[in-house]
Amino acid sequence: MTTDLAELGELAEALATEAGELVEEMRAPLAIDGLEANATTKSSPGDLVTAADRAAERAIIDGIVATRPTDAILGEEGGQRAGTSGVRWLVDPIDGTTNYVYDIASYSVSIAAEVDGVLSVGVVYNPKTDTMFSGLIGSGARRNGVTISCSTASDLGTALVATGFGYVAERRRGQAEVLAHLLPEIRDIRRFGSAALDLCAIACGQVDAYYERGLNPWDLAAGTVIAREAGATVGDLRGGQPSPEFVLAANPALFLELRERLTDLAADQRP
Ligand code: LIP
Repeated sequence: MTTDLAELGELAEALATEAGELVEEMRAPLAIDGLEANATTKSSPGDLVTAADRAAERAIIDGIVATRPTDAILGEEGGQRAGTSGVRWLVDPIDGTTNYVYDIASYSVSIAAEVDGVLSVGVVYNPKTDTMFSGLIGSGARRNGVTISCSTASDLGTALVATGFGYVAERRRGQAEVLAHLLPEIRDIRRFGSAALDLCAIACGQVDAYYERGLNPWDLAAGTVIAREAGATVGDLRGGQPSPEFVLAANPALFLELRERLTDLAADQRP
């Protein structure tokens, strides 16, 4: 089984588009209360998962297995397969489920592929706006086929910074404490509600930096490839890879300044 990155990217885009059409079809007839009534919760009452999350993940996994049966898969809603090809797919069928339930146009299908443990392909599709972000390692990042790049902002004091918050009260309290210190020192924050789209906003310069604590690998994987291919640095606060402990993304200059400030605030040490 070949690991041609362009082929992996084409498969990911096709499956993300198909899954996006499915979730839009499933959403159309339901009002918010209908969706929320059909949703269940995971880590807390605010952590929603809908039938569309599950159906979209099933469709994506079926598509991968039909095309590349020896690949490994890790899906947010429980889809998990071992593999022997060296390729592992990370799938978030709807990143930003709360926005999906509330019909706020900031949710995405996020599909990434690791090749021999290296994040190599990322696709993030917003079905509400029909916007496809993609990135292949070494080949740049695109939005609807047009090359994108991160901002060149170098001054934290005029930086527009995206962030997000977890679902558990104790963690949210710590995240709010960090934000209370940071907010007076930056231009402003944006809270879009989808880590994958936050990282794509970095990739196309719509925000200058993004940080968050407590995400899952499938939230981060595709957006990390896209942001890196657009020239951004994506990592944690200790010189490592982005992880559930922490993710920070920005152009290289701003990354270092914001990493220092977030480290001072113990942003990755709070609950
Ligand atoms: C979401 C993340 C977002 C975070 C939300 C939630 P989900 O993922 O993309 O960045 O702030 O709390 O975790 O749960 O919608 O797939």
